Amino acid sequence: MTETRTVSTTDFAQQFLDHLVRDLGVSLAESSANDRYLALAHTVRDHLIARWIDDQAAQHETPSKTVHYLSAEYLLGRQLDNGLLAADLAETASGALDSLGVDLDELRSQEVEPGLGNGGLGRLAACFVDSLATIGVPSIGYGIRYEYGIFRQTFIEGQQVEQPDSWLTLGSPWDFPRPELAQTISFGGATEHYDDEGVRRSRWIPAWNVRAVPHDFLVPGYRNERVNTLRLWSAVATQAFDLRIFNSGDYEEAVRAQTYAENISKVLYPEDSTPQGKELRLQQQYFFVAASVHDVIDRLLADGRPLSDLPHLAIFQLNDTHPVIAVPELIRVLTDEHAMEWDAAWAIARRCFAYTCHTLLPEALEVWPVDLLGRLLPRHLEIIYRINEEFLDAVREQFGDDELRIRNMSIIAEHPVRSVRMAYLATVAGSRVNGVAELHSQLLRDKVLHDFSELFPEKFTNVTNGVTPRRFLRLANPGLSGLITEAIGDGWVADLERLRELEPYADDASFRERFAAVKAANKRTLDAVLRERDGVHVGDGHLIDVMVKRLHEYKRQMLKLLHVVTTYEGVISGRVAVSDVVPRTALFGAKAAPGYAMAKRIIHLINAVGSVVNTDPRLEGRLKVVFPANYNVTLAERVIPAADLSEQISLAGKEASGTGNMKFALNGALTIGTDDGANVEIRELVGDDHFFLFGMAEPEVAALESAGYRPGDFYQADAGLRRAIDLIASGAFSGGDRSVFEPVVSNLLYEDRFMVLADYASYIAAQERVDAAYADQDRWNRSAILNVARTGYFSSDRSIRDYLDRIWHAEPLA
Ligand code: 26V
Repeated sequence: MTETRTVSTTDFAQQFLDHLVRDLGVSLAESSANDRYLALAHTVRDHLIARWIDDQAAQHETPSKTVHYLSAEYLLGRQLDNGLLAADLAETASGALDSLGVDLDELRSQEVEPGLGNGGLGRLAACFVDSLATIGVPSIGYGIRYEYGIFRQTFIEGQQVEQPDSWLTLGSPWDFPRPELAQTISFGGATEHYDDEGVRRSRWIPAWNVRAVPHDFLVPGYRNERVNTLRLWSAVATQAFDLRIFNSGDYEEAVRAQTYAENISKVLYPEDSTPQGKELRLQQQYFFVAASVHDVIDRLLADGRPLSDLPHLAIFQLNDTHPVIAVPELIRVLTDEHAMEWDAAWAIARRCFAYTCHTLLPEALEVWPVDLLGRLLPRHLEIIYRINEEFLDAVREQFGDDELRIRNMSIIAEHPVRSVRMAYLATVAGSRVNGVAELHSQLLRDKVLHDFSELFPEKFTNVTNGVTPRRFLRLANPGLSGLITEAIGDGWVADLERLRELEPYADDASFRERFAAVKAANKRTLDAVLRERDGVHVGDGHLIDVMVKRLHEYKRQMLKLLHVVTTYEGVISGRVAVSDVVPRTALFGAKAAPGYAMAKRIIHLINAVGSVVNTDPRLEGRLKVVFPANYNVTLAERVIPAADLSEQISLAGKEASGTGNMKFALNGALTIGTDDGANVEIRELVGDDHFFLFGMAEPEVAALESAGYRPGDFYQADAGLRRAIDLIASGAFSGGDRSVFEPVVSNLLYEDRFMVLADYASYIAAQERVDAAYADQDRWNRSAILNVARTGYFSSDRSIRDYLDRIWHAEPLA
């Protein structure tokens, strides 16, 4: 590896000025903040490019197994600070800009974060590419360069309104378009079967196509001189397509066709739980995986390697089912385009793919109607049918003619409409199937994919999620990072288990004091950010109680809100003295899928409760609800370091893992949580004394479900719960109008799919334990420090090492 590169402050300042003049065409005096941001980004980028070129050359020289991470989403967050940290340029840049009288913070705030993901799944992909680069694994992340990422959320009268996220309009300094590496991607048409000297072969005669142009984003490893690639594809209309129509004289039709093709990478679908079966979404999926598979095969062939080498040189990790159409695509390329026999092609495919499942909710499992799939990708449908036939033969061989089992396991579902079950296809084709936390993987084996785990027990494994310590501790929490580094050195940034060395400091009173001072400073910073951003503020000296994640009923934001309403009702009814209320700010951040009506009503209700509670003088400012709009990665980086309490309160058995839970623990928040997802592992590591557990465990949930859950019984039995729900129903938060939140109340009383009412009493009791614990600040801080010291396991570096050992069987480049 090349030696570490260095640059002086003066040289850096000069490089910055050069970029300002050459790229933006302005002098420093005349530049806008955005000009200066772009010039700085280009300067930082230059330093990464040299590393990138060396790294690509090294990877080419020593061909080894390369990891291809296929993900429809990457929720990257801002790039500037990450680049500065990785290349160790933060001090140089800040010194250089100081010398020019330029404010670095102002430039930082210019960057519009690339929000090319919905939530946990997309953010995990972003953490994983960071860790792959930091560990030095030869790898490429493949995805889509959406022109519009996740919508910008605003509130109008407390209700969510979505606005387009035009993140590209002020320039995109981090991306390198590579038009020379474009691929042509086809759709529609029909298949033909023909005789090729005695061998029956198939070919696809598509109806239309589109160009996939790659844009490369640099993924710098942390101070290791490595830079990997994130290759995101953008759709561009093909010339041939336009010309044909132009020549026919129909100008308008030609423009329409162009728009149609370019729509493919226009916008990220903002649904993250209920697949809508939209044709454009299938187009997006096929578009990016076909381009990626071709990209890999082109490189292999250009290096003069035979296609049979593929399993030694490439593994494709399927991030949920969104990229699964890559399986029939690879088989199609091998058989139809390279004349490989079916058995050989299938044997290669089976070794090249592995599948990560990220959900347990049956409605989130993707299925594609055969009609639609056959219309868009006729040859792929034939291949899927053949995979299914052979698979069902194997099932019969193992289990006999058990018709029910065969129907249950078929990749093709017959009801309600004939459809392809993408999770089953991924499970049959993948060499490995993993869940994202111990409990989740267990439930996949025992429930969701039970029949498959009986047939292929060796395929099933677990890789517990992780988060990158660079972004979520080192960058987001400079105060705590400094404190940790002072105590144990800075080795923890790339080796997070070393946080264990902090344990003894939990018993050091002066360390606890400094820890408390950092937390207090982080709260002040958050307060300043929220004042400026949203015109709201968190209570002075309050316990900061945070629930930030997508709005979904299974995550149970309603449960948190019922606790707020219970506290409020206690005071206004006179049953609780306001002086007995432990001062708290309940901070929510959540986007609802635009079509998810109940989620939107819950957002409205949170805001409505906030405006009543925050202005009622009887509360004396001891209870606040703060709900900044448009929670995103940038805001997360401010909120998480300031939190005292992390709300991880999903119904047990529903949250696959959670990753926010890990970020909070690492930043010294205590968790109030159910036995769900990775909470289970967090609690095991930090210890019961430093975690507020409540609620039913998964087997109890299952038992209550099969006994017949009746939420009304819980309402009747608990006076506190009754008062809270009655207060909402009375119109107290809707100006006396009972109708506004009636659907929320009805849903809780009559349906309550996620058993909010059943866990209410236990949750309130746990919150009382929180209040009591918080009263002893010294003890609380000790617990918080132990949370930091004991959660180093949740580094995404560890997750990636687990993938390398258990799934990819690949190694870092020396
Ligand atoms: C699902 C779907 C369904 C089809 C429509 C579009 C769409 C888009 C995204 C998704 C993914 C939902 C699954 C998801 O985000 N799972 C989350 O994954 C996190 C990382 O593993 C995990 O921590 C969360 O518990 C899990 O909810």
